[in-house]
Amino acid sequence: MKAKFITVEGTEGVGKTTNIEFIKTWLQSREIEFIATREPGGTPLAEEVRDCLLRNREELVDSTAELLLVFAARAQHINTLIRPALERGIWVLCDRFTDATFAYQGAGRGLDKNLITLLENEVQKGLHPDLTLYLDIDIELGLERASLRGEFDRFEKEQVSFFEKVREGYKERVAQNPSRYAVIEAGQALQEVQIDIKQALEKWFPLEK
Ligand code: T5A
Repeated sequence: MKAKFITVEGTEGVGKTTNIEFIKTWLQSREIEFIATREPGGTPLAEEVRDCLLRNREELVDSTAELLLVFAARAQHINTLIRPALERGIWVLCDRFTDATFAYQGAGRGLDKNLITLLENEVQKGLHPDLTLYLDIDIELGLERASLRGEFDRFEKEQVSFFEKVREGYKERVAQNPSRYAVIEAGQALQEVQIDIKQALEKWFPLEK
């Protein structure tokens, strides 16, 4: 089977990190060679950009600057890690990707979606996930879960109304291209969430006979 590109998306505290561990175990059980990575980040340079983006600071961050930093990190990540892995037959499992940009910078910050699409086309050159697991959760429940992990970063300090827009942005993406997404009800108990994730993985990537 050709190497696949799987992304995991959702608003704050939805359980991406927790469920990525579960997906890794599923990939291992299938003896699939893979790398697990994240955005923003995934390479030393892109991780430095992540730190710039997430760090709390006095200075107001301009939304266009934020968008360009996200895509600068993505260009480095795609060209030095993701594409070379896929070309070598290695699957890529990524915590967030461009859906997050449409949701956070597009729907959340209100930036022009045509500008995001322009950058997407230029940076990705046709690369898109084969499957995106979109974990959906009530915003307040997600923030409550995220708060258990400690101090909030620059994004997590946004208002609930910002995350409501981000959630709507994700739903809009799913509605535009439903065949790429598995929508997972992430407010359920972890065991139920993982049953749904396993079903989605088996549906998208059935065992070859
Ligand atoms: N960003 C990113 C942009 O603005 N634009 C972009 O293009 C990109 C790529 C990145 C930030 O960057 C922004 C968006 C983000 O704000 P991040 O670290 O990827 O940050 O995102 P976070 O949402 O902050 O990730 P978190 O680590 O906070 O949340 P997770 O990984 O979704 O949640 P997780 O697994 O740590 O779970 C949180 C807690 O809930 C528990 C876990 O045990 C944990 O304690 N939990 C559950 N509890 C009960 N029931 C369940 N079903 C549970 N699942 C998890």
